[in-house]
Amino acid sequence: MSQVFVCGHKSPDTDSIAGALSYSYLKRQLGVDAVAIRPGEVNKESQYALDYFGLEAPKFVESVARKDENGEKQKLILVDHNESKQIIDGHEDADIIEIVDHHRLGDFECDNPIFILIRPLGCVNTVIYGLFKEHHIVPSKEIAGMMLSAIISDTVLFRSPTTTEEDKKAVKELADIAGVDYEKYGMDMLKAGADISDYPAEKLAHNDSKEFSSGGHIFTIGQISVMDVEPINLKKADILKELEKTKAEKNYVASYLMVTNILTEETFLWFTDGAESVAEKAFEKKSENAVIYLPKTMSRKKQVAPPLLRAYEN
Ligand SMILES: [Mn+2]
Repeated sequence: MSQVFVCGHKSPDTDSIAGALSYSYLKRQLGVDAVAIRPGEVNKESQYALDYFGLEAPKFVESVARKDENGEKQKLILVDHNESKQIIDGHEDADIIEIVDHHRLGDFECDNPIFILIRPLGCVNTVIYGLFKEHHIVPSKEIAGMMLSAIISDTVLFRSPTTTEEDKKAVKELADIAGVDYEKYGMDMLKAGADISDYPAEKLAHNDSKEFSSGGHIFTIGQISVMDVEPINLKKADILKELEKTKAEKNYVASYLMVTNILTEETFLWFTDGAESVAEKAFEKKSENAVIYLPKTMSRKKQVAPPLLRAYEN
């Protein structure tokens, strides 16, 4: 069988980076020639985890729109996403053969029946860990470390409402394999990811940004996790200018940015010009200075994307 790429979403987060590594590792144990790839830059948090566990990042691939020497399409497995807007460039010309995810099923279409596993868990690495168990395969120390990093990242150390008992159990078991104190390590990793001090506005605006499509409109929701909102507030004007620029270039109806304080578990939702009425309708709340304050809100997937998708539907 030809080589298979395992890839997370664009603007990859720790779950997408770790998912490409862990699922390609499992596939190789099962005899598949699987290679982890990534469609974008490695963020600080993921780099911290990779360095800590001594692993190389998945290989950067800009586009999968190419045929191999036999004229065959590139085989591709998607982890941690399924919406077409979030898939690596060139995927229309690739052969997607599997999806392992923990997000809503979006607009995915395919020609042939394929393996799809979507479970409502806090992290795709928890789903993947279930597949390791199903096959009676134990991940290496390093892979276990990346998997627990991903679960800690996606669930913000079990603070996010997306966290399930299965996520917690997986972290505890993986921590035993990796030999780490997951609470201490997890806090250090989140801290490394939340350090935005040297990021320019351009990077902050697009860091972890995801495209969504609803009612014929395309909009983006980005998220920045911090432990203190002051430093990012100082860059607000520049970040919004940057968001306005991409919005115009890409014809988005709006761009949103969740500034989430992971210590106080609250989100300040920023948005571009003209999005005020939709945002206020979605969250049934008045905005102040182009910000909607959302207490007890940490999850884009569960708490912010659904009301916005509904608001644009109508
Ligand atoms: Mn994820």
